[in-house]
Amino acid sequence: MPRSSSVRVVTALASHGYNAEREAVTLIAGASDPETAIERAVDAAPDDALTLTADHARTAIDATDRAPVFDESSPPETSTIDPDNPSVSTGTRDSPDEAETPSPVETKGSTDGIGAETAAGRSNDPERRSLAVTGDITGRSTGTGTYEDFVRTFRDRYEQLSGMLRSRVNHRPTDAVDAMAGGSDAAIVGMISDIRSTANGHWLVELEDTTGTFPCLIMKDRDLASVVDELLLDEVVAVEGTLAGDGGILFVDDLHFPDVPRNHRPSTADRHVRAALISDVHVGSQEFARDRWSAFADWLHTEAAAEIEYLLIAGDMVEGVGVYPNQDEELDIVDIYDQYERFSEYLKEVPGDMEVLMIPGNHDAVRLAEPQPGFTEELRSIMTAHDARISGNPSMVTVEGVKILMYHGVSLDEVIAELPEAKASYEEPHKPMYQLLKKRHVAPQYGGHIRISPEERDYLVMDEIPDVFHTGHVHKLGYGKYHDVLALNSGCWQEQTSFQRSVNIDPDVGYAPVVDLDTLDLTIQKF
Ligand code: D5M
Ligand code: FE
Ligand code: ZN
Repeated sequence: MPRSSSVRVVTALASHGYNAEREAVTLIAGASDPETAIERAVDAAPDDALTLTADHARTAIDATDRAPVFDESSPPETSTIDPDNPSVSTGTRDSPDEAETPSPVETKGSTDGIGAETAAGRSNDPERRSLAVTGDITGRSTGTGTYEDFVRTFRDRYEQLSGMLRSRVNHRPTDAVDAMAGGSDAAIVGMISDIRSTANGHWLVELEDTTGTFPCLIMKDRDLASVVDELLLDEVVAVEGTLAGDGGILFVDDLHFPDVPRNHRPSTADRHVRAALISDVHVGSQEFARDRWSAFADWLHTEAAAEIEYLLIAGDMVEGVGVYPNQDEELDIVDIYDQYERFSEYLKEVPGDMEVLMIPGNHDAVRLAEPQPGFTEELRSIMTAHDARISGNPSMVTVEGVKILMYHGVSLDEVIAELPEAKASYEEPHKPMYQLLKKRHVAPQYGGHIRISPEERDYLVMDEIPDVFHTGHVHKLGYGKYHDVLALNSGCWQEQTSFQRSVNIDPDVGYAPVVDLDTLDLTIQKF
């Protein structure tokens, strides 16, 4: 389906106040009269619905026509969590040609220093510390949800990502490829607007650029066919191949992702200093692991933790309200502001001479659409402890020369659902992170779990290569290196919820990953 028609449907629905499921958009865009289908779908959806579902779309289309539905490329895989697997995901070496997998030392938090006030002698010299944030949307959001805004975001995404690929292939715009003679060699850099299998089991990948779209065929019996598993809609790739005899289709020989260059070498700090990278505290939930949290905070006061001068928190400070159905049944604190008050109290347990930085997650009281701005003034006035730095989701945070990309991680659910288990699973949450690095975008596929706010720039593109990529959200601990970038998903401070029990998610609770900023070595501390 051409991008233009799906964007138009999304925009029209947004103007009626609806977010839409991808399938709903596909159905409506494929209807014989999309304009009427949009009006009917809006009528079919209840006024208080936030998301227009495929069912609403079907009801609308049934009323007009029965438009054919495009083949879905591959049905979303539901990842099942194997309860027999160890709960702590281990790092694996996924780029065998380089990159040492870090070998974290897992230790048990000692309770020796409880209450000791910075016995540790943490460096209190602020001159030695440095923490700077770039790529933060806070205060700069301009998106109003119009068609033009969406087009601009996608165009900027294409500009940024195609720029990373242009030097690698001798590409032509799709309209020029259209005019080329059959049998010629050709290359295209485009955004994936459709993936479907043909009657013969080959893969038809439609690429779109600013001049149009072009169908590209990946043959099922080629080695390259396995790459189709990794493709997501809306990501930007480059292909090279040969045009068919009639010039109407490109037979693909090679496919490139924007990727992290293999010669990428991370930057490190000039002195031995460490940072604790955590996420998903979920204060306000009955399952908030207060004892583990307090043990962690106490440990930070001990000599053993003296070199940890930074605490970075990648979203979900509190449990929030109304995030998931029936969530209220498991709330310990029902008022959102009271939750932040309590979170602030827990944060005060952390040594006051640590530098703290926080970004929001999907449970926090900021807009859900990504990029999410940092906490509002009202929430900042509650969370005053430590004079914490607040920035948006995602943010690139440079700590003593080390670039840490912090992103809460809602897209991980999407990548895990779309890709085969070997490439992305809840048990190994660093693997879907590798995919995001490869695609150089924190939330490649529009629709599904992710809400995206259209902005002048696509802030979700990884324009700079991080030295460390830090996410949370899936409540599993996992780490590994991808082309020398340390990918870390940091577990949580919330015991298993009844929803997680029902779907067999066994969260990794009370782990504090600590990165040595001078070496990027990782140590995992268990509480
Ligand atoms: O979500 C933690 C993880 O659990 C994340 O992978 C989503 C999933 N999750 C948790 N609760 C639900 C419900 N009710 N529906 C769907 N998926 C869910 P977090 O948002 O960080 O709590
Ligand atoms: Fe969470
Ligand atoms: Zn979350």
